Amino acid sequence: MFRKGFSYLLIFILLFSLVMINYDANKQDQVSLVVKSFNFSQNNSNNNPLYSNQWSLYNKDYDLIDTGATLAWETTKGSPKVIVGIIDSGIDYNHPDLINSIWINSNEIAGNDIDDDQNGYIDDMYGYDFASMTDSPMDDNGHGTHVAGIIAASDNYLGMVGLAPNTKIMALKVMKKSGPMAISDIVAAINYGKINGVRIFNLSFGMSTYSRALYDAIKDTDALFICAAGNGGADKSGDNNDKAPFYPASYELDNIIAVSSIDQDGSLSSFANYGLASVDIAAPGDNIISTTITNNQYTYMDGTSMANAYVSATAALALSVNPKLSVANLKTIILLASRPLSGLTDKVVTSGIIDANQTVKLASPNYNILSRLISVNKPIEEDHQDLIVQCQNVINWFSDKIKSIFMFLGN
Ligand SMILES: [Ca+2]
Ligand SMILES: [Ca+2]
Ligand SMILES: [Ca+2]
Ligand SMILES: [Ca+2]
Repeated sequence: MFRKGFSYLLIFILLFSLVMINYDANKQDQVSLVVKSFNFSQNNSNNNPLYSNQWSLYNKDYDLIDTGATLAWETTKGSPKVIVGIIDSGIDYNHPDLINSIWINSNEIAGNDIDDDQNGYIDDMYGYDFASMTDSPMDDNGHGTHVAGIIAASDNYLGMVGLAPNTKIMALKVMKKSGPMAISDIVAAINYGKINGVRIFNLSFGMSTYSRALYDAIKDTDALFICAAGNGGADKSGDNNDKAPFYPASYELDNIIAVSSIDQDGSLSSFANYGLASVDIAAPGDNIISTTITNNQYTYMDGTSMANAYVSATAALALSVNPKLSVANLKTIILLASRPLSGLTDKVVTSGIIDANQTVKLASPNYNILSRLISVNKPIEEDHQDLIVQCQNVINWFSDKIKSIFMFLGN
């Protein structure tokens, strides 16, 4: 009777230990999901007629060489409360695929020649033209409108769709139709966005000269600056930014993400600047279709400017699921979520491309493992090791218990 009772106890402990081991194995799986990207089947139905031309959103040839948009959209397509400040050549704010995404200054009254909201700018409804000091940041170059569409072209029955179509975009015009930009205009644009709630700035431009004023403006702004790594200089062949810095992407600041470009096959774009120490991540930047200033149409462009816009859109998706994310955590999540690609090994810090779906998952306030990782602020591999050790400890504890019971029964 005594022995029979112990046999039951032994069976119970064995079953319990199996459950516990299994539980810890699940915990381990959960962590490994953070490290590895998901590879679920993607829902490829879409109403925007040009969607099939947008390999950056869904790459039908290479499953994992895109932004993971279709999976991210199962969680969010962005929020109108999140504003991306596009510092560029302006935006065609009348384009039918952009008009619903344009940020509007609700505290200003249009056309009355009065600075109603007393922000220093008269009749600034859609942002401002800092280059010409006028209230209309209308794009006369095309670059800014192309970037704008990549981020937030509407999800409708028209043209294409942006990666974060429900996000608002603010037109901060610092480029004229042609010619150089003034640092003072860029700084003014940053300050304008800052007081109007921008927490993500898209800077799809750069220069080889270092500007202390621009460095300070970025450093002193609690926002994430997504900065293009550059397009290879005069010969259009990608350069190493570790050796020849390209600013603002190359400023060593915690609130900058520097972005390189990949093509449809997952190779670093021929024009794309790179840098194992100075460029963080890559995104689709070749053969990218987006909105143009001509006749409400669409056109293809190549460049780290385009890749950059996909990272800005991803940041916007992350903030829309978790508006309380700090800038530091937002950056950490985006880089942590990147999907490693062999073509990017030794080319960028993460060796990876942007993964909007994984970014959104990690950004979610319900994603406890990540919040723990971020709160202790240590590399993911280390935490993974911790859990393996914990799991091992539990197994050891139970095997010790079982051994001692056998010893007891043997006596
Ligand atoms: Ca005003
Ligand atoms: Ca006014
Ligand atoms: Ca559309
Ligand atoms: Ca070059």
